Order: sequence, then structure tokens, then C-alpha cells
Amino acid sequence: MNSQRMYAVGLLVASLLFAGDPIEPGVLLRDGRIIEVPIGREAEMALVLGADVLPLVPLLQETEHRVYLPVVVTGSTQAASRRIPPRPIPEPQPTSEPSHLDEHWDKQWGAAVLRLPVMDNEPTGAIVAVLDTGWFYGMDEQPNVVPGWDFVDGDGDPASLIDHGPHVISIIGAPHDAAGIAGICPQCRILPVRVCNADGLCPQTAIVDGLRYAVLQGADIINMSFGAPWEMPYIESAIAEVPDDVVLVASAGNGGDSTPHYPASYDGVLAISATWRDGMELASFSSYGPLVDFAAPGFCIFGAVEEPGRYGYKSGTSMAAPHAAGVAGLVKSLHPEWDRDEVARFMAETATDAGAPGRDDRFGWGMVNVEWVSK
Ligand SMILES: [Ca+2]
Ligand SMILES: [Ca+2]
Repeated sequence: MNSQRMYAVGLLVASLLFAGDPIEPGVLLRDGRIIEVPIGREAEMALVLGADVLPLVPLLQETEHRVYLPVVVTGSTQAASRRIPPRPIPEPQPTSEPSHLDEHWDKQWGAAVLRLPVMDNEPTGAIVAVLDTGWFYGMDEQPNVVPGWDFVDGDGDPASLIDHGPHVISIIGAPHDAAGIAGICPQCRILPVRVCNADGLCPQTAIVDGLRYAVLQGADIINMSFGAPWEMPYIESAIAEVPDDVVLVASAGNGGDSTPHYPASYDGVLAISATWRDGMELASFSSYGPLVDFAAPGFCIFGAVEEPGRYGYKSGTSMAAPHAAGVAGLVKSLHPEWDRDEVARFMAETATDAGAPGRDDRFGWGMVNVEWVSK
């Protein structure tokens, strides 16, 4: 490396370090190998490597509205993460619909806003692949989880080490019973595909493999609660290969602005923005823009957390996407012959308009709902 370039890199590293946002330790993929990158000199090396490093896709998290950033960051993503205001989480109010027996139904404002009816739990519905951190197999209440795969460790055990994936899965598929919470599509079969590691980082190769695997396993819906504000050609190609009868759902991003996030902004993917508790106001952390297709509850969402058997609140477009994926799962369960455009059209026709009349850049075609199920 010449001295001029070293100087430039040094300045870049210095500016990142002194900006108040410490560079996160993480994992990078290089030459097909996953390497650990702790804080310090190795992080500097990662920045120097530049094009040799496939950036990891961060999971979009969560309660503190902190967006996980990979080691290789740009000025714009740092700025975006700083704009997300820390905000106290108000005590949720009980919903006015005590129709469900589930223990925590009074905390499930999101499912109540969607007008979720009580449904049976028979595993006869659509297959919803959840590309995430995996599932807690020790949970007391189990959705209809089918055998999946772990593309982080390369084995057949997609058990999760953190609560992001389990939270997402419980939102989609928790059974309607006396225990825990009520999922949006309890008859859906959940295919856990572990593509994100315990640090909340998702190697692009794992995502690409996970997409192909989900299609081969017959997934009707693929939920992707991760993303980054930069283009990822490998993932774009893999998405383009997914057949039209598979509905792809992704979180719009937690940037709080109109910077496009990927994979949500790729063709054929439904991008889901997140709303506050009243359901008709966009969450301040939610990204928005012309590619938003639908809005869904994403603030203070109750679901599986921390360890098997426990529940808690999380916020983020990561939580909004599985609400929409659950709705898509219900549509596909009723109409397995519909392709993704037909499913999206039905979801648009039945959505609750919000914001500016008709389609807009904040709520897309509106807040998804399942009121139509009981009609
Ligand atoms: Ca339940
Ligand atoms: Ca609207």
C-alpha cells in the first residue's frame, strides 16, 4: 500500500472512530471464508481491504432502535443510525378485543389492529420461510415449524442463539391457544433458515444459499427482516431467480429516511414500513419511499425473546415484515395458485389506507389487515 492511501484510510478510520459511533466488531466474508473482525487494528484492515470484502447484511433491530452495522460502514449509514432518536417505550395499553385466549393477547396491539380472528392451528397452510437467526426449539408454544437449515454453521440445526429470528417467527406462526401469543398465520408452516449469526450479521452467501434452499423446499412466502442501504448484486441475482409464485417480503429499513434499503427495494420484493402503536402513523425509525408496498405494526411488538419460553417487546421494520408475511401466508393458504402479483393485489385491495389518500411513499398501499378472513 502506498503512503498516500494509508493516510487516506487512516483519516477515514479516525473520522469513524471520533464520530462517536464505535466500529462494531463483527464477521466478514473474504475469499469464501468467514473471518472474525474485532475492534481495533483488524477493523482498520477490513476498511483497507475494500472491494475484497463482501459486506455483511445487518439485521434490522430492534428495541433501542439501534441498527446493527457491519464493520465496513459508509458515512451515510453512520449518519442514518445517528438520526434514529432514542425513545422511551410507553407502557402498552390493553387492546379492546379480548377475543383471543392467548396469555399475552392484551399486549398484541399489532395483531388486534390487523383484526386477527381466532383460527385453527392445523399445519395445512402456506410454507413461510424465515431467513433470519433461526428458532428457539425449546419454546413452550411451537408454531408449525418444519425442518430447516443453518447456512451460518452449515448444518441441519437452525437453532437460534439470539432472539431476533424467534421473535419474527412467533409473530407469523404462534398457535392460537391459551399459551403465549397469537400469530398472524397459525396454520402456516414455518421453514426456519438460519442466515444470520449470533452478532446479528448475515453473510451474503448465506442469504443467497438460503433463498435457493427456501425455493427448493417449496416456500410460498419468504420473509427477510434484514437489509442495508447499499446494493447487493449477488442477492439481487438470487432474488431474480425466485419463481413468481413465491411472495418475497422484506423490512423497508430502520433508517428513518427515504434512503432505499436492500433487499426490500429489489424488484419482486414487498417492502414493509413500520407504524406506531395507533397503527396509522409511521414509526420515526421506519424508512420510506417510492418502493414501500405496505405498512404493518412495527413498534412495541410482543413476541418470543431472550430464551425459550420468554416473551417481550421489540421494535423495528424487522417486526413489521413478519406481520405482512403472515398476511401473505393467509392469502396463499386460501389461494395457493396465486402468484406474487395476485397476492399483492389482494393485499392492496384489503389494506387499510393511511397517510395521503391512496398509495403513498410512507404506507404504500396501506396497513395490511386480515379482516377479510372472517367475512
Ligand atoms: Ca399462542
Ligand atoms: Ca395512503
